[in-house]
Amino acid sequence: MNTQILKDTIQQIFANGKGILAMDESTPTCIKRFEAAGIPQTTEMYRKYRELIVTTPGLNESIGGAILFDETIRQKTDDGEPMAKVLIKAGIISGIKVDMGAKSLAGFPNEKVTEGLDGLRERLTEYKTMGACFAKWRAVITIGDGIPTNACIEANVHALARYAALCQEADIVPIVEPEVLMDGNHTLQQCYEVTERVLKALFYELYQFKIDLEGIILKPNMVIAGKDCPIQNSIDEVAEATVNCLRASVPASVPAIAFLSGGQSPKVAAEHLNAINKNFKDRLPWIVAFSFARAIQQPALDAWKGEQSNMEEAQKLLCKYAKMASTARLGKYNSMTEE
Ligand code: 5MM
Repeated sequence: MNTQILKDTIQQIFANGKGILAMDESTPTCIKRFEAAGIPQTTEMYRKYRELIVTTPGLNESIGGAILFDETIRQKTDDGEPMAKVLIKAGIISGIKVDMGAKSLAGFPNEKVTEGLDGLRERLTEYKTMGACFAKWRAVITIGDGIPTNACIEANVHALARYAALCQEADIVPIVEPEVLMDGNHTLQQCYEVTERVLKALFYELYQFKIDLEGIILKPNMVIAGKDCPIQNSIDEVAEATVNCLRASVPASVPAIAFLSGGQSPKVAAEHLNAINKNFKDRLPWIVAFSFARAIQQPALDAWKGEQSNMEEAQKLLCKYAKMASTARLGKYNSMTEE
C-alpha cells in the first residue's frame, strides 16, 4: 500500500470545493428510476444517459470524482471513447462501485448484507487498468421494530473492512458507505442512535483490519428523521445532530466525509450540507463534502426523458445542482437567492 497515492487521490477529488457525483446505479436501480421518468429501460438508454452526464460541459467545476457502475466503465460514448477516459480528460477522477448489492440476511427478516468480496482482489486489478482510482461499497441498514440487530451491523461492517483492506492493498481509495436508510417513521433521535452505533462498530472493525484511516473516504447518511416520521426537524437541528453524531464516532484522521443524499431533494440536501459547513466550521476536523446521486441527478433525468432534443437542458440542470452542492460544501449556499 502506498499511503501517499491514496492521500493524493483524496486531495484531488475534493480540491477547490469539489465533491463526488454518484452515477453508479445498478441495473435494478436504473430500471426503477427510468420507469418512474417514463424512459425505456434498456442498456442503450443507460449508456446514452451516462454519456450525457460525462460529457456535460462545466461539470468539472464542481465535481472532482464520479462513481461508475461496472457496465458503464466498460462502455464508450458515441465517439468511441471509454466513459472513464472522457472523465479523466475533464479532470474528473473515476471511481467504481465494486459491491454486488445488498441481499437478504438469512435468519434476519427485513435486514440486508452486502455481497461481493469473492474475487474482489482480481476485479480491483482489472478496474485499475480501466482508470479507476477509488471504489465504493454500500452497506444498507434499516431502522424498524427491533432492527438493526447487532448481527446485521457486524456482518456489514466486517464486509466493509475486508473490502477496504483489498482496496488499499491495490492503492485504490475505498469509499466506505454505511447507509442508514431514511425509510420508516423513526425520529431524528433514533437515527442518531443507530448511526452512532453503526459508525462506532465500523471504526472498530476498520481498526481490526489495519485500515489506514488517512486513506479512506467515509460516505454516511445525515442524521435525519425517517420519511414517514410526523416530526420533521429544522435544517439547523439536522445539521447539529449530524455534526454531534459524527464527532462522537469518526476519528479525526479520516480526511473526508462525503454524504449521500438518501432521497432528500437537491435543495434540502444542499441546505443541510451548507448548515453543517457554515454553522460548525470550527468543529469539523474533516473535509465535509457530498457524494450525491439523486440530489444532483434527478432533475436532469426528469428533464431528459430519453430525448436527444432535451440533452442540453438536462446537462444545464446537472451542472446547476452539482454547483449547488459544491457551494453548500463551502458553506456559501443561500437558498433564498438561489433556487
Ligand atoms: C447511485 O446509487 C447508489 C446505489 O446504487 P444501487 O442501490 O443501485 O447499488 C448509492 O450507493 C448511492 O451512491 C448512494 O446511496 C447515494 O445516492 P443518493 O441518491 O442517496 O445520494
